[in-house]
Amino acid sequence: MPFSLSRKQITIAFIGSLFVGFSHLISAQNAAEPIRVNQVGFYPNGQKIAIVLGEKQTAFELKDASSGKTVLKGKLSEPRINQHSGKTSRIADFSSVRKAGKYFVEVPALGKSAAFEIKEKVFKDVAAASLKGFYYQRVSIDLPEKFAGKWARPAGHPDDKVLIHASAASESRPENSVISSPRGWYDAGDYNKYIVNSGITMGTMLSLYEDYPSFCENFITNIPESNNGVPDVLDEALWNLRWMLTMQDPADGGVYHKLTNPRFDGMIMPHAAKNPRYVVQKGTAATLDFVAVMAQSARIFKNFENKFPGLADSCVTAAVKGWEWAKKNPVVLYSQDEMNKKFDPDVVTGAYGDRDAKDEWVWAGAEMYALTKKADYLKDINFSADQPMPLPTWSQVKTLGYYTMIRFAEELKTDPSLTNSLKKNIISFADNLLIDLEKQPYHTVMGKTAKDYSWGSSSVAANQGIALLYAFKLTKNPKYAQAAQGNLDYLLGRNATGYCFLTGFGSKRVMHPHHRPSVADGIVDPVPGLLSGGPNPAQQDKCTTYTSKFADESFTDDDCSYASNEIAINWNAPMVYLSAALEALSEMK
Ligand code: 9MR
Ligand code: 9MR
Repeated sequence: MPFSLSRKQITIAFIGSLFVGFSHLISAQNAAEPIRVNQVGFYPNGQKIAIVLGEKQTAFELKDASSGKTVLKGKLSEPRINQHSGKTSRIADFSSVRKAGKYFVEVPALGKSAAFEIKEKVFKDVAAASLKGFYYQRVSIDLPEKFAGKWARPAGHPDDKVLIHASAASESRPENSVISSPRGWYDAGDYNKYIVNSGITMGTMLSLYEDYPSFCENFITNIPESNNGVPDVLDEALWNLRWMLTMQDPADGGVYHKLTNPRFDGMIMPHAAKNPRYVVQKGTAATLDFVAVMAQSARIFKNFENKFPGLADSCVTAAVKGWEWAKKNPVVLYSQDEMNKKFDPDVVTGAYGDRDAKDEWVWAGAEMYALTKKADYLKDINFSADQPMPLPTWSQVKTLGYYTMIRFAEELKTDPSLTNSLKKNIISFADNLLIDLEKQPYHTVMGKTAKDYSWGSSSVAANQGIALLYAFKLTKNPKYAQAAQGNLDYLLGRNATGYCFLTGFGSKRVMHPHHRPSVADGIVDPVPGLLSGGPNPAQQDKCTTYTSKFADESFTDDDCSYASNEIAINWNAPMVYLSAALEALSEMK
């Protein structure tokens, strides 16, 4: 596809060469920024660390940002060598400073860090903005200024006339027949809706509610439903849940893999994108992810029966029907290439083609068991707790099943040997993350190996943080919570790129995410509260603006970069969880 200038790029170009020249100057300076720090801030009682790059300097100062006065003089740690780039860094630890205020770290020969705060509730805004990010992704609804501010926009994609793709045709729904499948969230920088990716996203958001219910009562994001007596995180999830319900074929209980255009839209606003949309082939991964989400939703929404009469029941019915379909179709895998060989039109949008449904069985089985208390649902489910626990991703959801089993172990009177093996597995996963933390160049568990820097690496950092918080809940050992906090520090700027990866935050911020509304809306600031994918050395987008190939630096804040700078709901959800859970835990102290 030829590269074309977006409205925003044209606007910026029109502001003139001075601005363009200036912005390049800034990024050149930033690239050399030698002191890296979480650009938002720290809890008074929390660990507080900055990273100083370079070999020579051995001392640092913490200064009050308004008076410029030195608050602390400290020694840097011994040098650490970065396993990805070979660069040298040292740690500046100023955890002893607890007084609320605004500060920066200075190494006189090198310069100053970004300014940051020390205060209670320091991640409140980060957590609320990340949840609000989902509101901006809503499909089929106007976003008025009252809730969306300068990012107000008309509704996109009514999705009330969606075609049945040839791959999804059935007796009652032949090819090209029409269904209504409105609402949901746009998956990412693109405008399609994918059940598999909705699965882990919803599971993560709903788990935040189940793990920290009282925090969620006051977790407010100014959405249209904010005053309806239901926590915003549930109202937001409901927007997607109602869409998901429409993706099940009522005739047999199977769930369509996705709702999509045949090809990706151009870089245009949602309401300007009018290409026909299809639901495609039913599959086992989509159906089981759907079952898990419906079961978890039923459990949660039955406590809101007066607000949403019948909703929990509908979820139960949908979950049971989906489970039955999956029983009859245990391994119908989605292969887009195979589908395109057989059916037209070809569909070339995101595949989310999971090649193994075993982990979806574990997650769905666990959620059905927790909903119904029927151990039957665990028959034939292999938790394989003797194997190393995998970090959750869209294609690997087994661990979400672990989290649920543990959350309800007492209530369900689950066989303690199973519960204990799952607990042990989570703790040993966390222990493995912590090995050699003291040698890491950014003092984070994120990035120990290059594998962490996969497409959407920011979600790796966030999901590691969540796993560490489960280990903390199980053991009460603060070392796990501290490492989880370290990964949030990573996401907010203490990393090898120097960027704060959440749009709208930080002094070195992501300004050009691969996000169609942010590119097309003519507003300089990107839509806020969206987590950039983060470093990915594979550089599949072939953008020419990358400045490094090192795994931890392979990032470019350029809207061409879908491989390092897209945003996605399954990355935002663990960001919401991690930042909100840390806030919840800090309030409990
Ligand atoms: O915009 C698309 C993005 O959402 C996807 O993650 C990415 C990979 O599937 O593809 C992007 O679309 C690009 C397409 O793959 C190739 N031509 C350019 C498209 C827009 O940059
Ligand atoms: O997150 C997905 C990543 O794991 C895959 O490697 C990549 C290529 O298939 O696709 C990513 O998901 C994209 C999806 O296919 C389409 N919407 C945008 C998603 C984020 O880039």
